[in-house]
Amino acid sequence: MTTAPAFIGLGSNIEPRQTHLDKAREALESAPGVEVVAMSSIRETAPVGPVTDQPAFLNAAIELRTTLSPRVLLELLLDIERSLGRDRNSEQRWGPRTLDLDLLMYADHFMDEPGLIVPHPRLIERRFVLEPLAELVPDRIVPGTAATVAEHLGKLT
Ligand code: PH2
Ligand code: MG
Ligand code: MG
Repeated sequence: MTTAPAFIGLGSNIEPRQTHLDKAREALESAPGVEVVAMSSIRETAPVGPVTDQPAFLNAAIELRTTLSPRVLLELLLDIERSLGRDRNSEQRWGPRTLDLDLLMYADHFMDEPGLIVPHPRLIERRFVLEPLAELVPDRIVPGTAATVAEHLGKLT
């Protein structure tokens, strides 16, 4: 079975934030077809985006190897979010969440399908994503761009 490298962004800004990240990691470790290779450090970050009046986030990134397709991996991430209490039907867009798991990159894939854009469309704009990712794979080219993770991070002001 061939495995693909995949990179997941983790975020939480509803307590217990650390527990939400720990449980997300455990859920990925126990999922069939998924091997957790490494996790970045966890950092506290100020909210970015249209809703700034919300609690600070804990953010991190995880490197996987997986036999799951991008679509099936995405479904797994959504399942884990739900299992940790996230209800996308009742939450505010960009607002507080118990757990956000974003598929940041999947091998060298560059794809845009309903509900599944890879790499993540805001990956290269966000320090809270690029910094933990740069701990794991600074020299990896971001698919669809001509620059590495570390180079994109260096371009942010
Ligand atoms: N996630 C958002 C919106 N804003 N800000 C930070 N610092 N970290 C996040 O994970 C984050 C955010 C929506 O997914
Ligand atoms: Mg997100
Ligand atoms: Mg998300």
